Amino acid sequence: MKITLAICKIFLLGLNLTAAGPVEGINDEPSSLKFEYGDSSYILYHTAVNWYTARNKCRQQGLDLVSIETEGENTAILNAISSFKIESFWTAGSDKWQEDSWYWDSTGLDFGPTQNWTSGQPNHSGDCLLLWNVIDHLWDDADCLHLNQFICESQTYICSETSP
Ligand SMILES: *[C@@H]1O[C@H](CO)[C@@H](O)[C@H](O)[C@H]1NC(C)=O
Ligand SMILES: *[C@@H]1O[C@H](CO)[C@@H](O)[C@H](O)[C@H]1NC(C)=O
Ligand SMILES: [Ca+2]
Ligand SMILES: [Ca+2]
Repeated sequence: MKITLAICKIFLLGLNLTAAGPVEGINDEPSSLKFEYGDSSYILYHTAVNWYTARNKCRQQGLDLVSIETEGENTAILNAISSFKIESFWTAGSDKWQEDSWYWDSTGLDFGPTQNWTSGQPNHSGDCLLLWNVIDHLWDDADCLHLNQFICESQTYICSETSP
């Protein structure tokens, strides 16, 4: 337990240090954008990849794909990315294990009451959750192998759960 906590603290410290850096790419097209909301840090990546590659790229940095649990988090994310060229982005949402059983792959938790599907969705067009930034900012199920930009999130509450 103590070791886990120590690792968590180092992990969080690392995140805080990177998040404190200058925001990239106000004037040019950035490869990534960092922002924060509540206890989470986020990184938006402009490279379009499939959902699995996106998840790997997040995990390589100790992060995971973004989960949107509250309306406040939804608003914070959309505000943060509003001035950047991003058409659509992958989130951690998926129903790949059981059709119509949507959950956040990053936390393992089922979707809560805060869901924001666009009208007519999900329509079984895929097992991964996408947000269309250019259309209505609402949720859509899409083919996990399609190429989209993506947002990673630090899952800091996992650390607080192991705290004494
Ligand atoms: C749903 O999406 C709309 C449009 O982006 C937004 O205004 C609203 O706050 C969202 N609701 C939730 C519960 O996230
Ligand atoms: C299902 O949704 C996708 C968007 O995810 C859309 O492109 C497609 O046309 C829809 N299919 C049907 C049959 O409505
Ligand atoms: Ca989240
Ligand atoms: Ca769909």
